[in-house]
Amino acid sequence: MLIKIPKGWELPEKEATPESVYMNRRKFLVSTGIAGAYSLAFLSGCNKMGENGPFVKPLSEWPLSEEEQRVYPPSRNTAYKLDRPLTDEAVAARYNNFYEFSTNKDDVYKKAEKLSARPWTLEVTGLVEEPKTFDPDELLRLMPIEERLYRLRCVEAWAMAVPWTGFPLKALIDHVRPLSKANYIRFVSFDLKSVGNVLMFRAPWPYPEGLTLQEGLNPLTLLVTGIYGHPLPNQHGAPLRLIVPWKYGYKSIKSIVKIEFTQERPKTFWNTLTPDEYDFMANVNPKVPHPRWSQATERMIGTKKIYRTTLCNGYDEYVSHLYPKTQKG
Ligand SMILES: Nc1nc2c(c(=O)[nH]1)N[C@H]1C(S)=C(S)[C@@H](COP(=O)(O)O)O[C@H]1N2
Ligand SMILES: [Mo]
Repeated sequence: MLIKIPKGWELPEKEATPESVYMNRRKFLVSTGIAGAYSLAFLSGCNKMGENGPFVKPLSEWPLSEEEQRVYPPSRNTAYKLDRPLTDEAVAARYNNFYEFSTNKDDVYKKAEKLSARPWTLEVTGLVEEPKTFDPDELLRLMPIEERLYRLRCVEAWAMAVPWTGFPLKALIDHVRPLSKANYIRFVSFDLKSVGNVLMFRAPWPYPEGLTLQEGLNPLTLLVTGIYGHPLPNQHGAPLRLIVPWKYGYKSIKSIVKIEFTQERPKTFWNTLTPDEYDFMANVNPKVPHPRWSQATERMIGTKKIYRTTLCNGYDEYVSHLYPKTQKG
């Protein structure tokens, strides 16, 4: 059974990270011995690459495939507006949740260098008429790629505002044509063993997430291939991740290898570990506090500016029809 965090236990400081504190308490993740030597080598290389380091490369420094050359820089769909400044790229690139690599947000960008995002295959399977396996370039060729500015709200009460490049998941759903029995979509990340990380705890690895089919068909739901006008760096979930901007960040699963259409609601990572703290639905809601902290406000990473959190992260008008009973009033 999972050990419960004692009642009344509080975060030592505002920057503390509930998900990772939880993970550390359980002594969850161990990397191989190679990792330490690797990061030292990385750090010395870092100095030579300028103050931003290799984690913030402009488009001109990316080795682009032919399809990527066609797509980037992406054209922006201006229908999606922000109510606040964009988060600084270097800040977003060094503050990441990616538990396959680290429980510390500030070293994910280094540890995720181990992931090799190309070649990559995405299997789309389950209750569909045309199951199919794609490589990232095929998706860039077949899908309507655009850039959108979205807010992202983590359940830990930090937030960011970034330009994503990608396409509506609906375009892929239409391509494979779900059967009428399909009610849910299950997403799965890569296998940890493939990057040499070892697990010593029970968790539903590889990281799974899920949406209802209707949520997946919503025009806001994006499959993302890039950020800040270039392909995704590993720490943001290369080569392909989900972004569901009206839900807490843990739904926005990174580095997806499989998308499966199912009849039953799939098991998901955080909901399986701690169901009373992280629900399957995970719609952003300032009025429903997390058992250990308020969700009324959010802190922008970088500027530390505090904003009031809004229902469905400000995307209520696009999605409220999906939740007629729970979200009204
Ligand atoms: N595979 C995988 N996807 C994941 C996570 C993870 O640990 N593993 N963390 C989630 C959480 S909690 C958040 S807030 C976002 C963070 O995305 P970012 O690091 O690109 O900002 O990724 C989500 N996707
Ligand atoms: Mo998160």
